[in-house]
Amino acid sequence: MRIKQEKRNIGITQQETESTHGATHISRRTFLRAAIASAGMLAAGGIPMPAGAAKPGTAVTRNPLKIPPVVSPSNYALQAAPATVDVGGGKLSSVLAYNGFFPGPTFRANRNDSASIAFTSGLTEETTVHWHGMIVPTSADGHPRDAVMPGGSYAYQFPILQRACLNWYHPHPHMMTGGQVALGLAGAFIINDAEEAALSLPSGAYEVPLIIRDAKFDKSGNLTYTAKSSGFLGDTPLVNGTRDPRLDVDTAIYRFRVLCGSNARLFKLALSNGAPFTLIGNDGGLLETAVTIGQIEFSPGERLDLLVDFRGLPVGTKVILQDLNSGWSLLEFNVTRQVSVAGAIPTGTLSAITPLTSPVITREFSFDGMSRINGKVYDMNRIDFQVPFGQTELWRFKTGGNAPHPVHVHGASFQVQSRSGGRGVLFPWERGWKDTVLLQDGETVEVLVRFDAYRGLYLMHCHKLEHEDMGMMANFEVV
Ligand SMILES: [Cu+2]
Repeated sequence: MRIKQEKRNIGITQQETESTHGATHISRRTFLRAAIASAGMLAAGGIPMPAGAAKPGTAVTRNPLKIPPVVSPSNYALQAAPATVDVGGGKLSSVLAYNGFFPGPTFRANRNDSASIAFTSGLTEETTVHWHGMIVPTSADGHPRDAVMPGGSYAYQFPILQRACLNWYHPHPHMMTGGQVALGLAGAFIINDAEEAALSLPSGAYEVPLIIRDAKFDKSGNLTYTAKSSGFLGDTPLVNGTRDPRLDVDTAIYRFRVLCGSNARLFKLALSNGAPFTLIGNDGGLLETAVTIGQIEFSPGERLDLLVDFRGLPVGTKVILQDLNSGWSLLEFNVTRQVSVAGAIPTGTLSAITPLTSPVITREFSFDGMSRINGKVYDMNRIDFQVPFGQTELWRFKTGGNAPHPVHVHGASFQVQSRSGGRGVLFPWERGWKDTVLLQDGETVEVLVRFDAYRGLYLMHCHKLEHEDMGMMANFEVV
């Protein structure tokens, strides 16, 4: 009854609410969030844009790929607030942004640096900042109980102790993450270390972050969001907040630091010229060795470290980064300059990864419906289980349906051991250290994990943000 009433009150369409099968409820706040998204902050004028996305072979005017500014996390002031940004070609959109940037500034730091980020909120609802993939004390993890109220502030302070990798930051407020992320709040956080530096990987203009997501624009060209229990799907791809993006490239090897920043959409990445990617890393940093691979499945929260070789391609060549699931052209690489740059695709050992072994106990987590883990909807004040500090454990993720569920763990990285049912295999991008792993219907995925950095309260949840907002999340305490 409540859902019907709210649907009427805030004008959510039939199409957007009828897919609630399997969910015990849809939270009131999720729907209120939808009301705010469509009315509260989208006030500034924009230019109408046609919906839909460019298909391969379609002539479109391509916009230069935006590259967010790079900043140090040492004594940095970060604000979340509504902003008006150019999403390409002078088209202005109302979004939510960190320091006016969509995506937010890219933090870059070295291992053993420390982060000290003074956050203030210019939003009209509570928020937090979660440092996805960063292993930080509970007080800096952006847990929903540490909500930052409108106009409020929070000091996020943590040492950067983990290995080189690409992480990211985004809001994690109670039941309102989906809207805030969809409307623009996300940014990259890159850690460098000596092991990585010794590889002389492509750097400077040859190292490019790519935050890939889908989005929905209203008739005025502003970002819009409507909660949908099966997951928000936009109709327009964005890379680094750019519509129909183009990157002019040299005849060189590029390193792309790729983040799946969608709320719910899964991508299958490939290059239009049939060339493979060289996969060198993922969520938790470098793999032991590089893998040559033609297609990569990519789900919300996951990261990829990819080398793409444009050497030998004639100037004028266009190569499209495609999503084979939707048929979208995500990004056009336009070879514009002949250069001869030293460097090679690495063939030897990239990194030393010590395998986790000999789990002391096994825990099983069933991702049920769209809002429950082991039958329970998230309660911010309930500790669902305790994990002894420094103990290697086997965690078994399975699902009772309504997948995909990209399972994300805070407070530690894990090593994926096996997948049975469903796709039935592990993929090259699931080697090494991960913090997010995709669970499809019928699948059981086992990981080994050890929490050996901090004691305290952490989260495990589905990273389909609408499932997270509806309660597919658990609190655990490292003790
Ligand atoms: Cu889910």
